[in-house]
Amino acid sequence: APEVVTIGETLASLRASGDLRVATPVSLSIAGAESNVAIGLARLGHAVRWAGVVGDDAFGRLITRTLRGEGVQTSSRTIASPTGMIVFTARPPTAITVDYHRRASAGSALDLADVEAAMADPPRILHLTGITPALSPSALAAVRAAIDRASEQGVQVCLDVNYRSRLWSRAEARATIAPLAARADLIIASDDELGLAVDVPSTDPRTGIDTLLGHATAVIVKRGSHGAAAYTRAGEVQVDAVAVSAIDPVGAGDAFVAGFLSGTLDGLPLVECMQRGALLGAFAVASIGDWEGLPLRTDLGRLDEEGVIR
Ligand code: ADP
Ligand code: KDG
Repeated sequence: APEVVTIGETLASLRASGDLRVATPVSLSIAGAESNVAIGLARLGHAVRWAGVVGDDAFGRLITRTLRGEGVQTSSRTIASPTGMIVFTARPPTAITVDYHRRASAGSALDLADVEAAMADPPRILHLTGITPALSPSALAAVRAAIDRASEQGVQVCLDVNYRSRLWSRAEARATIAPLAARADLIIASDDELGLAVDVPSTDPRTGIDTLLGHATAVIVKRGSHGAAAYTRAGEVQVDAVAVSAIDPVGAGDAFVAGFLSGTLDGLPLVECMQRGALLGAFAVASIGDWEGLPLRTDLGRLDEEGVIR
């Protein structure tokens, strides 16, 4: 059985080096918060399964082949709808704009049957994000069913809020995500997403954290180059970011989650889970692409300040 199962939409990603309106070199890869986490875990040697739906097209095959090539077990269904796309356009030095082409995509057809297949062998951890429930009514139902299944099976649920303003408003996101977060064991958010994980947002972030700790074992707040903090009933653990020259911020949060979950699976103390999360975040920002620069286990101690693996 896999140690971690994650369910979501993986997209073909196009990274433009300049202005697309006048044509510019573009590089093709795959992206998706859940599959980024899966690749990060697989590179560290963990058994991980990604479940999702892909189109019967070249991009769908690229997704399946890439994930399998990275050692991720796939439980993918192929349908006639097109595989969705995400387009990243660089706005130097590090600002990046994102466009989606994912309405009615194959990935958004995720449904209950995909969850049953994904959870057939119960993992230790189920990882979900607040992106999937925004994709379609059936994808939302799938996320809810996955949490139901996990609680029947005694599987820990990790939820990364991952608010995407291109998909829905903050009010819509809160109405859907807060009830999901209320059933998660581990909640991960950036500073500005914490208010989406609780029904009644408060100006004091501590109130939201305390509410979540009523049921969750930990709440993790990611703070970009300021590092991250973990809150538990026993107290708080802060870690600094790992100093590195950052060239592409996309994927840092997913890398952090992969590192954190890897530490958890290895039975490390909380502070070391956080340090592994921060280290993977540094690998992610030091390289172009969502997941391409993520380390193998033997690379973990080898990142220098220029972002090179020595
Ligand atoms: P997200 O991508 O979800 O917005 P963050 O930007 O907070 O997430 O990044 C997640 C983690 O990655 C941070 O907590 C930090 O440890 C690491 N990280 C992010 N940006 C940098 C950076 N510029 N330098 C080093 N580490 C970084
Ligand atoms: O977390 C990085 C993601 O933004 C990217 O991989 C695409 O999952 C994605 C999304 O829906 O934004």
